Amino acid sequence: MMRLRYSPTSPFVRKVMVVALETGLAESIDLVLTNVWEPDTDIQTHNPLGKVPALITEGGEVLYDSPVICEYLDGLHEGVKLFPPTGGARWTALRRQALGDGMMDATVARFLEERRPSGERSEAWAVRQKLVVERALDGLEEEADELSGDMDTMDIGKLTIGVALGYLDLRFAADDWRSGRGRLSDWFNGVNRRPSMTGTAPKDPPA
Ligand SMILES: N[C@@H](CCC(=O)N[C@@H](CS)C(=O)NCC(=O)O)C(=O)O
Repeated sequence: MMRLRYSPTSPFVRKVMVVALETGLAESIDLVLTNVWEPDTDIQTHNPLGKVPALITEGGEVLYDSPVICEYLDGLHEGVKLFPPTGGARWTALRRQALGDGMMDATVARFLEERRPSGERSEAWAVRQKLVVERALDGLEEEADELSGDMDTMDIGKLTIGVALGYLDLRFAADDWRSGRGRLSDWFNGVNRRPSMTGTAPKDPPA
């Protein structure tokens, strides 16, 4: 068995679990619940960066971060690859993965910032993160026809974008990212119905 250091609300962990389900590997992974914010967490014994996800392979090697773990899992199955091996499709998928990961980084940063005690909170920093996500969403709306054109082919880029949009719904539903972005929201509805997405849907966490 592989082991995954995970937290229930991390979008990066969800991304790994989506890939595990898409590739038929979910049952080969034991989940190890990890709270990276606890003072006595031992996450650093597996990841010096102090973050989840981290994967311990069957051979005992430790892998992070989520792009590396996802590509590793994609090498373990015989089906259609989520990381296109070569050519333009590969670079588009990797760019979209980077975009989705960046949206999640910015959304996590904003969420944490807005939860700081008022004297420590930087409004400007939170606004900066929000703008990052809005620019990314506007770019994705432009790209939505290309995303939708090929609904049967899933890849790491599309899955990461789907998880990033799901995370916005979890943390900042009131911002209503769908407003004025009908094509992106239609595309998301399709992706969000995949068993890998419904099977990993985040539950509203305790505060
Ligand atoms: N680039 C990393 C990001 C992972 C990440 O930011 N994880 C968060 C949870 S959502 C975390 O563990 N944060 C702890 C910290 O920043 O100290 C990946 O793709 O796996």
